[in-house]
Amino acid sequence: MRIVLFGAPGVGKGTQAVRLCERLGVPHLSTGDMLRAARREGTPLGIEAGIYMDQGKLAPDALVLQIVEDRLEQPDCRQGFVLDGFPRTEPQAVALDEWLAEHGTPVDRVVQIVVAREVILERLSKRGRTDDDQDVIAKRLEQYERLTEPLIHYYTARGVMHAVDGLGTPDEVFERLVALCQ
Ligand code: B4P
Repeated sequence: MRIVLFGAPGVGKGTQAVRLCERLGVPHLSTGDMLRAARREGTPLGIEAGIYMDQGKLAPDALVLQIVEDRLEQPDCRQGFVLDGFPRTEPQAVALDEWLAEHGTPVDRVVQIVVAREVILERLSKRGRTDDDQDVIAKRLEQYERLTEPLIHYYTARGVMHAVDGLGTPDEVFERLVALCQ
């Protein structure tokens, strides 16, 4: 099963992706985690991405595509995966489709986790990551609405778009998600 988890910053994508991967026995591909790991390792790619992340901006498409395609090539992705936080722009979605079409493995489901803006702000203010500062959160939400949300139309047109309510306990949200990803 090849699943894309989609949604605004702080809706619970990372939280749910970990659980879904355990349930389905597939790897968790979080571009946020990959970029933070590259940054900790001090690679040129990680250092460049960090400049954008600290400002609440999306990292450049070419940079993100490079790490995602390297990861998708790994043998553990052959039986499926959960993509968390990718794609976030139309060029990323198009590149993903092209890569998957070449390998004969299209996306099975794109699931948007939906949570009201006030709840997102409350969750992120509690988390305390370096990019969870109020001004940076506002920028991340602006980037999501402008660059990422239009992908709902892209995936709806391909017949793979679904949505779940992200309000409730992580267990409740997980049950809704699993019902869509059998
Ligand atoms: P991400 O790491 O993807 O960060 P995020 O959008 O905030 O989502 P995350 O998964 O961490 O949060 P979650 O909702 O699980 O991206 C960080 C940055 O990396 C981006 O801003 C960008 O700069 C860069 N980046 C990443 N991918 C990119 C791409 N493809 N292209 C370009 N740039 C890219 O959780 C939030 C909080 O809510 C947590 O504290 C959690 O405990 C809590 N929570 C979760 N579920 C809950 C529930 N049901 N109830 C209460 N709290 C809950």
